[in-house]
Amino acid sequence: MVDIDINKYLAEKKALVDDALKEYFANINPFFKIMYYSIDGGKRIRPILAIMSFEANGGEDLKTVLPVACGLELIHTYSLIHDDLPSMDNDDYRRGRPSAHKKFGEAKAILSGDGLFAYAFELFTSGNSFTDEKYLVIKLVSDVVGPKGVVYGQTLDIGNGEDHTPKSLRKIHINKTAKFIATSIKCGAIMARASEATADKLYKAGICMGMLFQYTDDILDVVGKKEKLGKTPGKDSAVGKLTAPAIYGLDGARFRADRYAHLAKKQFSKLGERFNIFNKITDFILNRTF
Ligand code: GRG
Repeated sequence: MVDIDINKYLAEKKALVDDALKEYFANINPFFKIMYYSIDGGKRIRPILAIMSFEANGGEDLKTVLPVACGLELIHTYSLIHDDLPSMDNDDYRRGRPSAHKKFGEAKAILSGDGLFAYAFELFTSGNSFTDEKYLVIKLVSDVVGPKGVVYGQTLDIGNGEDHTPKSLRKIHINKTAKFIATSIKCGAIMARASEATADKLYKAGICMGMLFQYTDDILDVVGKKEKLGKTPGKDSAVGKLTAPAIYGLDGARFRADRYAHLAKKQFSKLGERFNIFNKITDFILNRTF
């Protein structure tokens, strides 16, 4: 089996996603330029995970999975725009530039989020026919990003009286971040017509990867550099915010991040050699600096 260079793989897939996104946002009307401002510059982890899963599950024609992968990035970007709003985290800086509300004002930032959300579903349903795979993707994504998942996680994160306990932290991390990461992986499996059993196992492993992702996000918020992160460090660790370092200390958070990486890799490994690449991206996430 060929040993894949994960950095090269990530760069190639990121370029693919970036090109597709450019195309989806080309010249439809002037508002697409405003939405594209926020789309530009992300790491593209979620769409890359969808593509990775599509390929690992035997999917061949990337044109099948690209609109779904990009739709996930649109929803993710929407969540970042709204997360940065003055009424939420009030962050002036995102993806290395002024956040959407700083650049265009609050109303257009809110509308950018609204527009990206709707446009994502247009991408999920793109093509000439409605297939079982598209149905399953829409069912899963709408379930996970709404009030049973990301939106719920965010309501807890903004501090509606959650107590500072490991249990509350876990609830926030699972809902705000892990479910979306796991969903991205499962969407790729669905588009490749993987068996339900495999898709479900990937989702479960993806939850551990998602927990790891949020742990490293929390850690980088304490130790990361603004230029590398492209956002303002310290926002998530502001007084009263429930984060992994706040609960466990930096070393405790690092220890647990490592454990989530181990748990994720254990589950991916059980799925067989063709899923090895997921172990590599898990290590990449564990060691990331941005
Ligand atoms: C409907 C999805 C949706 C959201 C509305 C505002 C909100 C409710 C949720 C915010 C959730 C949130 C910001 C979670 C944090 C997830 C996270 C770790 C973001 C950083 O992701 P990266 O590092 O960022 O992949 P880039 O910029 O590289 O894409």
